This record gives sequence, C-alpha cells and structure tokens, in this order.
Amino acid sequence: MTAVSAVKAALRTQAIETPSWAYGNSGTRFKVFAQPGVPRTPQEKLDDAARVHAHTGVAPTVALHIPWDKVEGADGYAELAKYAQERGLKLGAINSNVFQDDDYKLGSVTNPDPAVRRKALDHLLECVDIMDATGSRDLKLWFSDGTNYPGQDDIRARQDRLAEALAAVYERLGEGQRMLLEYKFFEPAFYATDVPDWGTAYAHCLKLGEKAQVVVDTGHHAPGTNIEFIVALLLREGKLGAFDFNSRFYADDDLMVGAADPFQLFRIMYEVVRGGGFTPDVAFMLDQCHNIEAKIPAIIRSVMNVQEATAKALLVDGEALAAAQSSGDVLAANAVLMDAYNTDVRPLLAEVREEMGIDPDPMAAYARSGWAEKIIDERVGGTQAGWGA
Ligand code: PSV
Ligand code: MN
Ligand code: MN
Repeated sequence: MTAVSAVKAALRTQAIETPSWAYGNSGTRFKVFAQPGVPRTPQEKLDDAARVHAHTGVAPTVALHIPWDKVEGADGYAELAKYAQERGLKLGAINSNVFQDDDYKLGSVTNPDPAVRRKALDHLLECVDIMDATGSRDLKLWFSDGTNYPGQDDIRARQDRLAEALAAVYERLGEGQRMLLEYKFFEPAFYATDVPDWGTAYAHCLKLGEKAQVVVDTGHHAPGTNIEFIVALLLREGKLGAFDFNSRFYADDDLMVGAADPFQLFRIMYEVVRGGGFTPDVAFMLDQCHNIEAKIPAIIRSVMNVQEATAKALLVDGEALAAAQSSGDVLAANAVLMDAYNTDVRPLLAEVREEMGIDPDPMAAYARSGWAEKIIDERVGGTQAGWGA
C-alpha cells in the first residue's frame, strides 16, 4: 500500500503552468464572447495568475505567447519577469506564433518561399531572446503548417524545410534551455499537416538532440487515440518534455482538463507516475480557453482536476498491481487500478492544502476573495487572447 504521507509529499511538489491566453477573452471562429474584468495587459494576466496560485498553491508559473504578450522596451521582458516574481510567480514557456500572418498562408517554416521561411525563423529566434530575458526554460513550437490539397506542395521538401528551421533554433538554444515540439493531427490544414503526430515530432526531436522534446497536447488526437500509450512510450525514450492539458469532445475543443474524460486524465497521470515523469523535467501546462465560463475559477477548477487525477495515480498500489499482472490475474490487476481511480481524493487534497497553509476549498476561497468584483470595477476594455481575432 502506498504510504499516504508520501502521496501528500509528492502532491505538495506539484507544479502546473497556466497559460496567459486563458485569462483573456477568447472564442471560436464564430464568436468571441467578451467578459467583464478580463486583463488588458500581460501584467494584469499575471495578477490573475497570482490569484490562481494563491488559492491552489501549485500554479507557480505562467506561459507567455508572443506576440499576444508582447511588451515594449529593451528591458520589457526582464521587467515582466520581475513583475511576476513580485507576485510569487515565474514566467514559464514562451509560445511562438507563426500562424496569424498573411505571409503564412502556405506555411511558416515549411513555406515554399525562402523569404517567408526566414521571417518565421527570425520570430522563433526572437522568442529565444525573450527566454534569455525572462529566464524561461522552454520554447514551445506549434506550427499550423500543412497543405489542403494533394499535390499542393511536396510533403518531403516540407519536412526538409522544417528540419532546417528546427536545427537553426536548436543551435541558438542556451545552457538549460529546451525546445518543445507540439503535434496536432489536423487543422488548420486539412489534407496534410507537417507535424501531425507524436512520431513526426519524435523523429525530429531525436535527430536534434536532448534539448528537443515532444509536447503532448491532450486535445490534438483523433477520437479514441490511446494517449497514455504515447505518454508511456515517450517517457520510456526520454522524449516527453511537456503536456498541454485540456479536454475535448470532438476536436481541439480546449475545454477544462478532466472535464470531458476524467478517467483518461487519470490513465495519463498513472503512466506519468509509472514512467518516472512526475518531475520538473516534464512541464505540466494547461492550454485552454474559457469562452463561456468565468476564466479564473475555470482555471482553478482545471488545476484541481489535474491534482485529483495525480492523487489517484499516486495512490495506485504498485506492488499489488505488479503481483496481479505477473500472475496473469486480469481482473485483479484492473481492480487495483480502478480502486485508486474510484477513491475520493478530495479530503486528502483538502488536508494537503491545509498543510500548505491555504484554504482547503480553492473555489470557495476565490469566490469569497472579492477579486472577481474588483477586476470588473477596475478593468474596462479587456483584451482578446488572440484566438478568433
Ligand atoms: C492550436 O491548436 C493551439 O491550441 C496549440 O495547441 C498551441 O499550443 C496553442 O494553440 C497556442 O499557440
Ligand atoms: Mn497546445
Ligand atoms: Mn490546440
């Protein structure tokens, strides 16, 4: 039986990164629903993120998205990092953006035009400059590149162009910096996406070296994909760099992680724990948009959902499971896993929070804090995350 004290100690070390864009207005390509009180600046996004960390105790870093979080001035990013630090936060992954410019209609780093490729590469290199200023470890790369029609461009040549750009970025990485390559099986390209799956991302990262790691965005798979298998495999190969957590019913829905399928999240976290991935070497990030629900409480709820899945994964009785597996007792093995999944871990997490000196009920504590009312009063004309613009 796993010692509860060890489970609690592990939960206290958990770190979940929240995305700056989740605090801003967002929507679908049909409509952005503006909410009162949303942040108008990167600094205000950090103010909100500080509330999430204050109430959960496990959300100490915030991912930035460039240019959505662009700040001016030679020392702008260093000052933003200081602003974060003064609020008990650190800046996390820098997300690049080579998908919202007319020039990228036929692709960014895989575009047939060398001038467009150069422009995209310059942006990625600028993101590494920003990492130097913010002290961020990770550069996250998601490419919308791909083609809509068979024959539109040469699939192999596009892979060569991608490899060339990735190699140039890799060369530029400093000590302690990494690049995280994210895959997505479709959208916005519909015929062939240039980084559609973990295998493509893995092949590029393997060639580049150990500073290149794969990101698993839980929303970026075809329905029915066994994501925990991918997690187990990447961890086994030392190539799992990070998660982008969210939930999906149909496609890239970006709903609250653990909302659509908490059992899947548990299975993923079990493979993380089993594979030794519950360490700072794997970044646990949210990549979500809150279009119709209030943003800060939705992010708090998401963090709690990841915590609950983690607690259940840590509670799996490894010895009993191994014994059942080696004796071929299928039902007993499955029961060990399900016992952990069916445990109500909310009282355990409430105790963990009390031991950390925070309120055992983060949702209620936030509701009582008055922050939601304060930002509605003080902030007028909040910004859009960047989606649906
Ligand atoms: C687009 O699918 C996406 O959601 C990717 O998951 C990126 O991580 C994110 O946008 C931010 O660029
Ligand atoms: Mn993502
Ligand atoms: Mn996505």
